[in-house]
Amino acid sequence: MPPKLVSHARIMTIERHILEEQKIHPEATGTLTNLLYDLALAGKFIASNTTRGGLAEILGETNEVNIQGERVMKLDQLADQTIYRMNDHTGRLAAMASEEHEGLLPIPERYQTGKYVLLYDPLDGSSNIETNTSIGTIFSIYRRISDSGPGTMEDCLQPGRNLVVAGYLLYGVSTMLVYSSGSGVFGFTLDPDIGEFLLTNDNIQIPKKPKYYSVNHGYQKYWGESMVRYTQYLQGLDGQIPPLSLRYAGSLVADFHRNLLEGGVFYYPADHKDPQKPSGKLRLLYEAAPLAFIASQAGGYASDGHQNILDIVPTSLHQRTPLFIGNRTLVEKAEEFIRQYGI
Ligand code: AHM
Ligand code: MG
Repeated sequence: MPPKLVSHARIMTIERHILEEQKIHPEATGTLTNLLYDLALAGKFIASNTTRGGLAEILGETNEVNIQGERVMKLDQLADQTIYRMNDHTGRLAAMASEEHEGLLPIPERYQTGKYVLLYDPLDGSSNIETNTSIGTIFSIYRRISDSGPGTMEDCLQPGRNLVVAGYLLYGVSTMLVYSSGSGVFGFTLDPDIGEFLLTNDNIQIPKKPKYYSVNHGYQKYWGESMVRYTQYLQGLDGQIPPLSLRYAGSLVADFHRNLLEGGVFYYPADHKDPQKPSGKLRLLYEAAPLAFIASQAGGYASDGHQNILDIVPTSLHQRTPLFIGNRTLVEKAEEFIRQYGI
């Protein structure tokens, strides 16, 4: 049987979508549009390498240790460099910052600087690379605060509330790009045959009825009472709600994406596992804030257990934060347990 033909009117490439979004903002100069398009291109390049995996001899660890004290995988480096190189010369950015580097990534002096800053986690969930499980890229775009010249730390240390665009690429069964520029959340799937991202998830809203909870249960030993009780609540053990199913990939983008489409909550709480990391593992700027922006655009909510993630003003690039993200009711319930029982 020949495949059913899809009407051309329904085929929305990411390029067309970004251009149409731009028309909503008559003041737009196209800079942001092009920036997003470059990120989609970087995503295609990274996807083509992640899917080749071991064949291209790019799996495995390098001998380097990154700023987080973790071993750097070759694919991390490739993704990191791809994003930097695709954006360093365009005149659109004042500076960049990557989860893989300690400080700001300046724009080389020979190129012009622009009005935005780009923060990114080039390959999130990299412990999954070796086992062929989903990984992702997370990106954030802010308008610069400084007037001109090289971007400054102040330009990067902005609360999530100031985000202009946030998005992620998910390298899973298929490659997806999901983004929001403040007027909804849109998901595109890469058609590998034609090399284009096509709109597959229009105006994503988190389903009201949650299905899943996602947490690293193995760390329960390090949790305080609030998290033990909150988890029992999600399991329906205290009789308040029917039990939710547990899903945890250990790859934030994949876990977040599943809960965005199916409803649920992901949490990585503060714990006693490592005295050096009392706020848990995840980074405010590279992971929590951009996903919080997307969650809120999809009708959800993200909290550090006390306050909206989007309200936190960062003090350093690699600051960590507890994260509760997903359906508002479930995230607010976590805040309630923390208020009652402490962290
Ligand atoms: P990474 O940026 O070094 O890959 O770490 C972040 C990842 C997230 O994708 C995921 O949610 C978390 O680490 C899983 O951590 P754990 O293995 O402690 O559950
Ligand atoms: Mg990460």
